Amino acid sequence: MRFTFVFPHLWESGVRGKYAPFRAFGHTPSYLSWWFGDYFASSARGFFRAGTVKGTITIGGSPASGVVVSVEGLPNESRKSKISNIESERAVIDQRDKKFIPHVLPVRVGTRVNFPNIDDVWHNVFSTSEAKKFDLGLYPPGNDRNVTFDKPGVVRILCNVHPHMEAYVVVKEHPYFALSDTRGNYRPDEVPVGKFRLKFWQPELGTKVEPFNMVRGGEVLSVNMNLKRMK
Ligand SMILES: [Cu+2]
Repeated sequence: MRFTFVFPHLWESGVRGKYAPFRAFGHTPSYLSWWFGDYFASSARGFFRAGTVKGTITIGGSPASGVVVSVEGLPNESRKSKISNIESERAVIDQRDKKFIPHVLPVRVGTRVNFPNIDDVWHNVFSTSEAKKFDLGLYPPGNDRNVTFDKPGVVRILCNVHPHMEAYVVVKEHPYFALSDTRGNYRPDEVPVGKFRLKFWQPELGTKVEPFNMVRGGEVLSVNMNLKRMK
């Protein structure tokens, strides 16, 4: 999955309202995110030699969606070498049917996450996690509030009205991460050449780490992963 970008000016002018039909599917139009994703990937290509890591994640043979896959062990310079041209990255977690959707959201440090209440009941959003402690208070249907995630780490999001509501914002210092889709497929943006680790994380499945070696630029590595449920 590509990170979802929205033009700030469109956002301010109410892109969420205007494009409500798209949002019924839970995402900004996918052609937009593909377009921008590829645009930034190609503009970054000149700065370092990079390849692709992709694969499929399963649990006991079934596709595992919502798994965060990130590249760990990157040197500082390659983290900095790819800086998005966009001023701020934005992402959304909906409150819908008394759930936070998506359940797991990976973002880069500095991302502002919007929490729209599109239910017909009031909700609250708070976290006591070390990487971001906050409480947005109670707010009614049709309203939304934001949080900017400024430190790396896993932030568990809860609602004090509905104890079963739970989401995880996974904040990364670099852009080399992806979320597996409904078919269990993942594909982060281009990965620098070198020996690094792929980290697979999901709240109910825990963490699994797999080393990989990107030998040359343009290489495509396939890393499939079968995860086991934690008891
Ligand atoms: Cu709630």
